Amino acid sequence: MVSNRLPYTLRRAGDAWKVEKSAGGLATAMGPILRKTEGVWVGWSGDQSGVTDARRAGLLARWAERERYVAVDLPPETARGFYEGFSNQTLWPLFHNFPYLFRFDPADWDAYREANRLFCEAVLEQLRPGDMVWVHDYQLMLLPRLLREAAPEVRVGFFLHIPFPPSASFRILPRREELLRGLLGADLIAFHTHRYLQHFRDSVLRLLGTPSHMDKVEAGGRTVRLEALPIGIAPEEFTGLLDDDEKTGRMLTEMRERFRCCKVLLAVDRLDYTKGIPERLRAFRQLLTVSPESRGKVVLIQVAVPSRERIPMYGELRREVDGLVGKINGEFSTPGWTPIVYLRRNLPRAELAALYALADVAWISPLRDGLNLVAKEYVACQRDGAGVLLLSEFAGAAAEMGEAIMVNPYDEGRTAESVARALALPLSERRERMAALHRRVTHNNVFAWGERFIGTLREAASARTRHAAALPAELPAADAARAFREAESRLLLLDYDGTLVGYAKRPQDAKPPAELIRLLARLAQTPATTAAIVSGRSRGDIEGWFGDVRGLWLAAEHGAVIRPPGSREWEYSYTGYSPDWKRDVYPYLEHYADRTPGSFVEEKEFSLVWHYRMSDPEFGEWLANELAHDLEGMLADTPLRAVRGQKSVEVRPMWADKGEVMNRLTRECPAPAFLLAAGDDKTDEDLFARLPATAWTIHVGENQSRARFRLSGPGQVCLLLEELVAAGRVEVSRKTA
Ligand code: GDG
Repeated sequence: MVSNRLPYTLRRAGDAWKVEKSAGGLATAMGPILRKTEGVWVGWSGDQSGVTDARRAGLLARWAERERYVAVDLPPETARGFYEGFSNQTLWPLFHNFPYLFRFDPADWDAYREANRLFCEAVLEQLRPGDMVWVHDYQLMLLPRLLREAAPEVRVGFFLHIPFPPSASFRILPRREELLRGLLGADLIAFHTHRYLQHFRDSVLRLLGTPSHMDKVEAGGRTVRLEALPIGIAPEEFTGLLDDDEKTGRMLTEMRERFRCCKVLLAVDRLDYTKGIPERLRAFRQLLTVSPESRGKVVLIQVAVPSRERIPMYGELRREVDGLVGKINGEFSTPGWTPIVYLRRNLPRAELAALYALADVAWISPLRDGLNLVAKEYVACQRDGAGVLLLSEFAGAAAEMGEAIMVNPYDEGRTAESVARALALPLSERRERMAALHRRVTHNNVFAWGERFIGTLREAASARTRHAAALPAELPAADAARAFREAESRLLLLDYDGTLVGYAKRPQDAKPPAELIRLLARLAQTPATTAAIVSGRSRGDIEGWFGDVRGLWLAAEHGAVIRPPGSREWEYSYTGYSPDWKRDVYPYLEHYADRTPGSFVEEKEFSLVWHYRMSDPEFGEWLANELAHDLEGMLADTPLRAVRGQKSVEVRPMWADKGEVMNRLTRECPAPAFLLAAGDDKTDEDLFARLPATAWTIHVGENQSRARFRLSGPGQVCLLLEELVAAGRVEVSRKTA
């Protein structure tokens, strides 16, 4: 288990050390799981004092020994930038839909990265083969990838406790792609709700260009499982107190007596602007204003636990809430009644349990909340089924607590009406609603949640292993170089886009850099070596870029035309071709280009291509499917075919396929002792299919392919070519010697 904080927090008090226990639901749930699996919990001690002494070291050593809590030490400046900075002033407001509160400081980002790196080191120190690592929450979004890089086989799951925002908000975040890639290092990424999961998928699509399924995304050659898994509570933590703890029982009796004449509304929140406390207080004021009969008959108990007090925004909120409470109480109190009982402190759990049992209505109205545990804790304590849950539609818990009375906390007038309605709800209806909620809360408890997470992680990790086994093997570059060196004759067929250079938004921007041209020239001039570019591009593009490279064969339009080295003439691989078909197909593609902003039609000699790389990715993909499907019907009885490329749909004659190039080249270089072909997309598969089983066929990318080997991208392909050129040179110098 890795989370920002441990169940213990270390504090410097004067010149002594104080250990505070924060036994939240997570600690309760993870306790038994960790004991069963002999796991450890890695987290930051919370200490920002910068003091290191023997007593401190002794305390932390005892935590590790007795509880298996391993404390990560963060230098105070790193801790500040990581925790108060990037985590709580950048990510927290943005993920909760408060973009105007968000601030970004590059130094905080550096601290966040550094802290994640230190967490990674601490985890690696504990890691044993076969271990599973469960990473928690927004403070550690880079950790899954760091772990994956350091220990590629490790099983990593990630759970996000806060909302994942809509992609329109998420993209505001500087460094957003790094965070997504950080998360995608995991085998499983889980959220409280499907909505958050969908938001995440949308960001992955729009920012990384990676499409996904409802339950998984392919990234970095691995399948990452996605899951909606709302956290539960440990009901007994509260009901146990009500049943067995004498003090809790006494408190409840006293409170019942004290509020005998009143209906009790209860709100329990961390003092955080996401929780909608001022909005609630204003709605309450409205209730008292419009329903004078409620005065003296209803009381709002607002528990507000101070939180993140070093961040200025939280101080402002505290002053605002203090002010509102004072104002409302000043305005409405009578000698015998105070409308708001304001408890601004951390209450003992026993007192909280008594309050949950006491309240007639739990008023839970965050402006945005990942889930909200208080809603579930209240339900757990309402075993007599008489209480009412009033819940914000913006709490993740709303997705699974449909029997609550839902409110929009931004609509203070209607919220006040809903409170009045909740107070007047007949007992039978209250019972019915609460019974359904109670059943779900006790059933989907935190233990079930933990087991489901771990079970899904186990499954996801073994699916990853199966998927990796089905991919082409990683190319053993040294073996390829040796085979190249020893071969009497060599033939290399290289695709261009996605293989030698990466994709650009506009095809004309993906120009070959000068060093690539020099590399290809050296390759083509290596003795006993025939090298060809085999591209789907127009001959104009290919000739313009590579026309002067001595010794290089050029094949354009998927091999429809081919130019031998030294020649200025292109040979047609098929005679009798007529471009008349374009007249019928062009308007059809043009219609799609008109419908899809950012897309366009490219005309080549032998083909027409609809490109949609710059369009809305979801819309583009959807239309591409539709277009390919329509064309299939339209072209059924013609010698043409429609092919899905990388963000494109291309119509071309059936005979124009990269496999054709082989026929021409084997005339030049019959039975080469070393044969290599590299390519990244479907059209390259045609070529791989024509080559003998012994050929060095290389898929560039992370998909399934009929190639024997794979390389991750153009960078690796160029490195390989460098190695081959060097190997060829060795051979030449050996022969000259
Ligand atoms: C994050 C997400 C998500 C509150 N006052 C006292 C007290 N509490 C305890 C409650 C509850 C917890 O604090 C608050 O949990 P929430 O879920 O309401 O909110 P966050 O702290 O913001 O938690 C949230 C959660 O993670 C889990 O995934 O639900 O959406 O924001 O357990 O009981 N405990 C004690 N005294 C108090 O005065 N002892």
